[in-house]
Amino acid sequence: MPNQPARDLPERMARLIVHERAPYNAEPPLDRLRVSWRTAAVDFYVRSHGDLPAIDARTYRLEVGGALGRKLSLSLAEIQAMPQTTVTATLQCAGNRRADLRAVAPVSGDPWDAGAIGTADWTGPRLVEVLTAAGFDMASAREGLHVAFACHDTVDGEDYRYGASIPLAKALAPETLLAHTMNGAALLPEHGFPLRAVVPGYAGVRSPKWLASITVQDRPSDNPIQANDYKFLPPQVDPEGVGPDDGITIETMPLNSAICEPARGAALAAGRTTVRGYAVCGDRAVARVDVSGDGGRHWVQARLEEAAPFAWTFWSAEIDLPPGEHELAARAWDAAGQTQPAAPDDTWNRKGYLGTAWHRVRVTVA
Ligand SMILES: Nc1nc2c(c(=O)[nH]1)N[C@H]1C(S)=C(S)[C@@H](COP(=O)(O)O)O[C@H]1N2
Ligand SMILES: [Mo]
Repeated sequence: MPNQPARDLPERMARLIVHERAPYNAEPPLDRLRVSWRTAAVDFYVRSHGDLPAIDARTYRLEVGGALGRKLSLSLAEIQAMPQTTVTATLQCAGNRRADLRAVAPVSGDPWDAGAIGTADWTGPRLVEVLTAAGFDMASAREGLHVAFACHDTVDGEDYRYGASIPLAKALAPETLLAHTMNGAALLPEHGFPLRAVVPGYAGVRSPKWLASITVQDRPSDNPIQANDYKFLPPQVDPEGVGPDDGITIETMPLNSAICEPARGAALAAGRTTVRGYAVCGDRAVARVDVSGDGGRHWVQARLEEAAPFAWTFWSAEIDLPPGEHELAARAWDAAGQTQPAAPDDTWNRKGYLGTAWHRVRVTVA
C-alpha cells in the first residue's frame, strides 16, 4: 500500500523552501518553526542524499546481526509488538546554518538557513531492546564496539547505499530508538518510512532513515558517509581525500541558537518588539539566551520557554527598537557557561558544518 513514496510529496514540497528536488532537500521558513514546539512532520526539514526508496511495509524486514548471539530478522509488526518508548527529541543537520558560513567564503553543500532542525515525538522500541532480542549480552559491552546501520537508499550518483554508525554506548543509551512513528503517525516516506534510527543529541546524519540492517562490530561503519563525510575539519584542510582517522567525527551537536521571528529584512513599527527563537545544545541543557537589538553591543536575557532533555529550548524576549536599520542578534549559553562564537569566520570549514555563530537578523524600523 504505502509503496508509493512520491504520493502527496509535491503538496508537501510546496510548503517548504526546497534546496534540491532530487535528492530531496528542504527546510521550513523560520517562523514556521515557532508555530509549535513539536514540529509538524510536514514542516520538518528533509535531508536526503539519494533516492526516496519505495518500501512495502507488509514485506519489510529489519536484519540484525554481527557480534551478537544470533541473527534476527524482524517484520514491522514484530518491531511494533516489542515494548515501545516515546522520546521527544530534536534532530538537526550538521549543515544547519551553512548559509552563514558560505557568506564568509565558498563551501560545498546546500545553503541551509537555520531551518535544518525540528523536534518531534518519536516512538518505537529502544535500540537496546532490539540488540538484546538478537542475543547481545550486556556483559560483552566494551569500548571500541560500534553499531552500524545500513539503509535502502542509494547515495546520489554513487554506487553505494547510505550507512553510518554510532558508538555502542550511545546505542545502548535509553534515548536511542528505532522509530516507526513521528508525532503519533507513521513516518512520512521522506522521513524514513517504515523505520529509522533516532539518536537524540547527535547530528541527524547518525539517525539513518529507511533502515535495512543493524550490525554490532569492532569498528565504525566503513560507509563513506561515516568514514569520509561529516567530519569537522580545520579551515585549511581539503575534504577530498579525508579518511576514517581524519578530523572530528560529528556526533554530539554543539550549542546553537537562532532567531525565528522577526524574519530577516522585516519592516517593523518603532517600539516594543517580541523576538522569538530556539536554542539547542546536543545532549546538554541550554542555560541562558541573550538577545541584542544593536548587533551585540547590549544584550537582554530572553525568557526560556518549553524545553526537554534532548529537545530544543524555545525562548522569547521583548526589545525596544527606535526607527532605523538594526541588527538583531542572539546567542545561547550552556550550563558550563560556554557560549557561541560571535562570527562565522571563527569556525569556517570547507564543508560548511556546525555553523554556530551568533544568529544575526537585520530589520528596518519605521
Ligand atoms: N538512509 C538515510 N538516512 C539519513 C539520511 C539519508 O540521506 N539517508 N540523511 C541523514 C541526515 S544528514 C539527516 S540531517 C537526517 C535528516 O532527517 P529528516 O530528513 O527526517 O529530517 O537524516 C539522516 N538519515
Ligand atoms: Mo544532515
